[in-house]
This record gives sequence, C-alpha cells and structure tokens, in this order.
Amino acid sequence: MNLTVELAGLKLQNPVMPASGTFGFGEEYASYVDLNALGALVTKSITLEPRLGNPPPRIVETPAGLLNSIGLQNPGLEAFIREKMPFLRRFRPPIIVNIAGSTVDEYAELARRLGEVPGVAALEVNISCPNVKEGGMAFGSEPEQAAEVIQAVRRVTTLPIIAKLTPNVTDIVAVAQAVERAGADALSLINTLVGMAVDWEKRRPVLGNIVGGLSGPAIKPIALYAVWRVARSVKIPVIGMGGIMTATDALEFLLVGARAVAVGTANLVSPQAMLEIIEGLREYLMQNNIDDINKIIGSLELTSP
Ligand code: RRO
Repeated sequence: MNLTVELAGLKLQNPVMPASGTFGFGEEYASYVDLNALGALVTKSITLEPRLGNPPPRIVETPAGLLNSIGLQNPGLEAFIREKMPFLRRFRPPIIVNIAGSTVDEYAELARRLGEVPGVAALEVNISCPNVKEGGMAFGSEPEQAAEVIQAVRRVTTLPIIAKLTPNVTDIVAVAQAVERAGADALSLINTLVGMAVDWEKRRPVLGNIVGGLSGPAIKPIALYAVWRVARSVKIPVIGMGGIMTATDALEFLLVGARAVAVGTANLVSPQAMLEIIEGLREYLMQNNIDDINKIIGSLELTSP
C-alpha cells in the first residue's frame, strides 16, 4: 500500500506532518514519538533576530478550542541554525523551516541564509501570524503584499516555497492565486482564526496580548471549506490544516483536495496524535481496498448517491 505523496518536489513517506509552532523544534516530541515515522518535520517560525514573544498569559483553552498569542517567540536565525538544525538533521523526514518577517527584506534574508544550510528541504513562508503588530498576517491579508513577499523569497532561493495562508481574509482564493503566480510551489492553510477570550469576573481580556489565534475542532469546518475552495482554484498542492484531531479528520481534508495534512492542536493534547492519524489512514485504505492514498486526494463526491 502506498502512503507516499509528492509535494513541491519533496517525497513524503506519508502525508502527515506537524503544524508549525505546535512541535517546537522536535526535541521534546522526540522523547515521546519516533520522528522518523512522520511525513515531514515543520519548525516553529524563525525570525532574523531572537524574539521573546508576547506578555503572558499566552494560551487559553476555551470550550470551542485553543487560543494562542505566543507572538513569534523563537531563538532567531543564527541560534536556530547552530542549536536546532543539528538535532533535526538526525531524522529522515524532510525538514520544512517556517520563516516570518516584519519586512519583505527580512523574509528574503532568512530565505537566502537558510538556502545555505544543509538539511533544509523547504521553506514555509508564514504570511499569516495573527499575533504580531508588524508583518505577519498583514502580509497575508492582501494579494499584492502576499505576492511581494513570495516574489522576494523566490528571487533568492531554489528551495521549494510553501506559502502559509491566513483565514482572516475576505477572499483566501485571491491570496492563494496571487502567491501561486508569484512563484510559490505549495500552500498551507489555514493558520489560526483571530479571536479573544474574556474573564467576566475580572472584567479583563484573558490573554496578555488581548487577542489570539483560535485553533482546534472549532475551526475545522472553516479550514475544510478554505482548502476545498483553494484546491480547486490553483495548480500547486495544498497542505490542509485546522482542527485535525483524528484520522477521519485528516481523511476529510484529503477528500476536499489537500495533498498532505498538518496536525496542530492535537499535538498539544497527545504527542501520539500524529502517529495515530498515520495508522488510522493506513487502516482506512486497507479496509476499503485502496492501494494508494493519492487515489483519495480530491475525490469528494459532489453528486448525491
Ligand atoms: O507565534 C505565534 O503567536 C503564532 C504564529 Br507565528 C502563527 O503563525 N500562528 C499562531 O497561531 N501563533
């Protein structure tokens, strides 16, 4: 049975990877799960300089899902290359490095520098962080600005470029098509949906940053709809994400056209989630006599039986 998928020139042994940010740089996960079983490894967003992130509290569990306002905490490019890459290189799955900047030039500089680093297989260009005042989601909200970032990255690297899109837009298809024209090799969607939580007793916002990004099952229908629309409107492959907790959630994303899936919030609930999803997909194919996972990608039936 074939679980292998091709994505932007990368060969993934299965279509399941962590969503950026929910897996750090893999060190903690490696003590619970065999990282070699994953389709790819995806890092937390890297910026040129180290960042401490937003004031606490930065995570709140709501009945509808998880709100985070981490604010791009990361060790910065040079420390990432020096301290995190040697660990990640020990594993076989391709390493996808997520990058974020507050200017177009910062994205380009990150891409240029990471092109020189052994073991970096692809860049996920984060134009959708909801928790920073400069850059982030602002780039991903306008097709022209999104295209400008991707063009600048395209000019300085031959690495595959995966543009990570925000759902906080009027027309996600327009942004997807703009970044495709600008040279993106794949898309990942959706990043988190902006929201807030209120402590009515204290009459205060719960998060130090006031607002945060909502993830988990609450956003799955929104993510499925976005992936379905985008996958039909572009030629490049889509990595689907947003509330994938189980193998059947992952299957739904593949059916609407995702070539691969990323698991985020579920990693925080159980470090085994990704492995269970891979096993669940394998079982589904076996039980339904499907020899190749590629056969179910985009195979949603739109006519009633
Ligand atoms: O670090 C964050 O606050 C963060 C990022 Br960069 C992102 O892309 N999405 C998100 O929900 N949080």
